Amino acid sequence: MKNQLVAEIFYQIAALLEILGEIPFKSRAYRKAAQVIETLDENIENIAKEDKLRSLPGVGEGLAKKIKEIVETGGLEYFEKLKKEIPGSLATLISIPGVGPKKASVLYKTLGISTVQQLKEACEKGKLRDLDGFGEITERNIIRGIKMLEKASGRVLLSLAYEDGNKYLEYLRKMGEIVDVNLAGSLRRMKETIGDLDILASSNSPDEVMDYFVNYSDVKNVLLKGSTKTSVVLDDDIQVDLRVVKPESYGAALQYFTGSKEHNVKLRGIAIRKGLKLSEYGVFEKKTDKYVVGRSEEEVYNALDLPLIEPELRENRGEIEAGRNKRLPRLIGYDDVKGDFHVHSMWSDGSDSIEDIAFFAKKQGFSFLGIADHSQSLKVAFGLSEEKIDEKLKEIEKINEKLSGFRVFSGTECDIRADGSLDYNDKILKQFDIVCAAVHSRFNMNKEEMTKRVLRAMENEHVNILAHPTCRLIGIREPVQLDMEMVIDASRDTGTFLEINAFPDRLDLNDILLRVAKERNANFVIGTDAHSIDHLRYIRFGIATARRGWLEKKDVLNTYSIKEIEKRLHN
Ligand code: DGT
Ligand code: CA
Ligand code: CA
Repeated sequence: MKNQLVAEIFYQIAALLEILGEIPFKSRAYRKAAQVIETLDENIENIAKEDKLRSLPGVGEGLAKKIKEIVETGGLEYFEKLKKEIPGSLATLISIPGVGPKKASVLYKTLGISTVQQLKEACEKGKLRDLDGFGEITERNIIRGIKMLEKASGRVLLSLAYEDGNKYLEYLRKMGEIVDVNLAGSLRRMKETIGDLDILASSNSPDEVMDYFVNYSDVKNVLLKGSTKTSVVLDDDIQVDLRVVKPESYGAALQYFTGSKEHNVKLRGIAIRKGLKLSEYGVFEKKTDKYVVGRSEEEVYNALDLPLIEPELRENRGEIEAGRNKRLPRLIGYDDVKGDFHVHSMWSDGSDSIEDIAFFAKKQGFSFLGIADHSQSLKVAFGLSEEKIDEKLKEIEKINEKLSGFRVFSGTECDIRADGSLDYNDKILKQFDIVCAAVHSRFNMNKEEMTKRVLRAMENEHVNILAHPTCRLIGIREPVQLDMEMVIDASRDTGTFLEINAFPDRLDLNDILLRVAKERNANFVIGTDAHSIDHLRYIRFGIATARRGWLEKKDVLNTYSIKEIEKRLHN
């Protein structure tokens, strides 16, 4: 049967036509015909022989002739001609995650890009973000797509693993034979990137659980299947390991497979010194091998004279000693945050109106929102010109009148110029409730210059927040050269809040810097950097990062009441 061949050629023609920018209905016609032929039960050769091709939906005279040619010769001259019009490498561009035919076409026509290497260079120079239908986020996604293609075994961002993991959990929770199930590994610790996904379940019928596990709809292939461990790969190429243990070992196994390895090694040492043995099956007496505990994690920690240590802290960075001395922080909770300080609206490069965002935020239980659109000189992000600010402020005022028990703070994400001055003058800055300042250009300045630049901005009395302080993009851009100790001390001394930017590829400040900053009494806020309503959910990754940085509720401005926030902003 040549049905698949015909469909394949038609699909490719559709993609090529799109790249060439042909009138859209033309490529659509090919794609539609391809779909019809692909799902046909009948042999296309027979239909051609009986001269009945035109009875197929979407097949007119032109397409019928082409189908006939493919059926008879195995190829199509028109297809060969099209391919010659387009550089062959352009077809590989389409295989990069984040680049479809439409984007490939724009890239080819406007920047002359036809190879992956050219695309990479253009991304690095920031040339894509100004193109129609592109933007900084698209650019980042494309860079990541290229990197994924380059080394297929990379780590993925926490947000992606988190979504996959929770969807999988939901599926597993429906299974009757599973007693308990939870995420484990680096995902449970909410690390910024994840190697593979670990899930732990307890059951007395492990084989049935494994059958159910591999039957999940997003499983692409099964790497290994046993009755204690099974590994699969999902459609998006993320690996998932499931371990199944008996209920009496569930706590010990959850502890073991949550890690980190370094944390576990230290715990095992403690167990040995107490004449105990710690494994994924439980805590045992060393001499007699007698089972002591293992049903819950708390029991396991308690058996080692420790309180339960939160997963986000388990990195062997002093948490075990702190636990022993009863000095563990009471971490900020995922429900403690009452709002978001860094949201973009349609006034700059966001895709939703302030009103829509505010209503949504209120509905999800927030009590405030800081709208921080880009400032004027950031043209790529449609920065807001001075003349339009009044209009925006009035709009916010109206929304605040409409929404009771909710506050929209007017704000800006004001660009810090190379010399440390700000993109709006003081008179304008004064009009906003909140000013975030941020570096968006000249990332390669030396440490001395960059530190001077950032400190000058922090010293401006109108600046409340330093947004994404290090400007790193995970897997894409290294942090800028910045004397972080000086920045942290400036936060303490000027009252400028350091942002924990929750956008999944930023997480900036990161856990390690947060820990240092907390010890030096800096001030913190969480902002999602949302560019759409959908991004508001990223707040969770900001909270997770705060928790990994040992921050408590009282350390983070987002946990306070509106009144208290106003007071602290103007202190
Ligand atoms: P990843 O996947 O690279 O993001 O990091 P993890 O922490 O999820 O590491 P993974 O998937 O290799 O193993 C999951 C957990 O299993 C790990 O956090 C701790 C535990 N584990 C794995 N190998 C060992 C080991 O050799 N010794 C100990 N004590 N624990 C281990
Ligand atoms: Ca893992
Ligand atoms: Ca694993």
